[in-house]
Amino acid sequence: MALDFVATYKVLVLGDSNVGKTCIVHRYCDEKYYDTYISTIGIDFKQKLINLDGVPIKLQIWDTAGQERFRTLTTAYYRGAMGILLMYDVTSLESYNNLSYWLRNIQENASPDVVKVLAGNKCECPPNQRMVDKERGEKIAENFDMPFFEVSCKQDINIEEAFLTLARKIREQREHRGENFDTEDKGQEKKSPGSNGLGAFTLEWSYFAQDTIDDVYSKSKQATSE
Ligand SMILES: Nc1nc2c(ncn2[C@@H]2O[C@H](COP(=O)(O)OP(=O)(O)OP(=O)(O)O)[C@@H](O)[C@H]2O)c(=O)[nH]1
Ligand SMILES: [Mg+2]
Repeated sequence: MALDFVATYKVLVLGDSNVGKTCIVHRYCDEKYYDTYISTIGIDFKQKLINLDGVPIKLQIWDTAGQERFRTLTTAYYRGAMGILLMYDVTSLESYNNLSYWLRNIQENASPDVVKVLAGNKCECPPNQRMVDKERGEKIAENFDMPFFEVSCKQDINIEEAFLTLARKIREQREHRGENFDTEDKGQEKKSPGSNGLGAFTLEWSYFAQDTIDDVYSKSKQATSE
């Protein structure tokens, strides 16, 4: 039977290098966790079909490089994002302090309608390694009207909750705007540039991760021919 979905929600994962952006995407999409650190080059993406309160939705999750040398490149991807998972690492005060940079960057470059969820990763760490209390995460989240989760990719804590909350917020935002894309996107993998920006992203992206894109297309082909 064909795997079907009624809409594609585009999500960007942002935050400092080493906070666990790639790990959270792997954990959520592939149910895997790696202890080794391989810093992301440029940008990567994975897709996952989810059941959002009974409605099949495709989450397209863009994993950005946190390293400064990729900032110009990754900032170009903000424009088409419907939702942002903003991350810091509870064992790194610097990653928490840099949230102000990320929030400003989002404000300057993303759609004004973009919805955000804040995640403080590595929450399973022993107390002596923790540098950011939960209350500090809650406070900044409240100030910027973001749902907040402490998460652990390592121990699979709150990962699904964070992504589902983001997806629900995207759905609410679309309903609020009176858009009914949830029936228009059906089965489409590519959009023309300008319709929602993804087409342009896909073309640019092909220079950076042809394998990933081929993978995505072949999977979707398999899914529709089954
Ligand atoms: N203790 C602990 N370590 C984690 C957790 N999640 C990720 N890590 C580790 O943190 C390091 C960085 O993880 P990545 O996901 O590669 O970090 P990133 O944010 O993608 O980094 P860039 O690609 O450079 O932007 C890796 O060594 C992971 O194993 C977690 O929940 N707990
Ligand atoms: Mg990464």
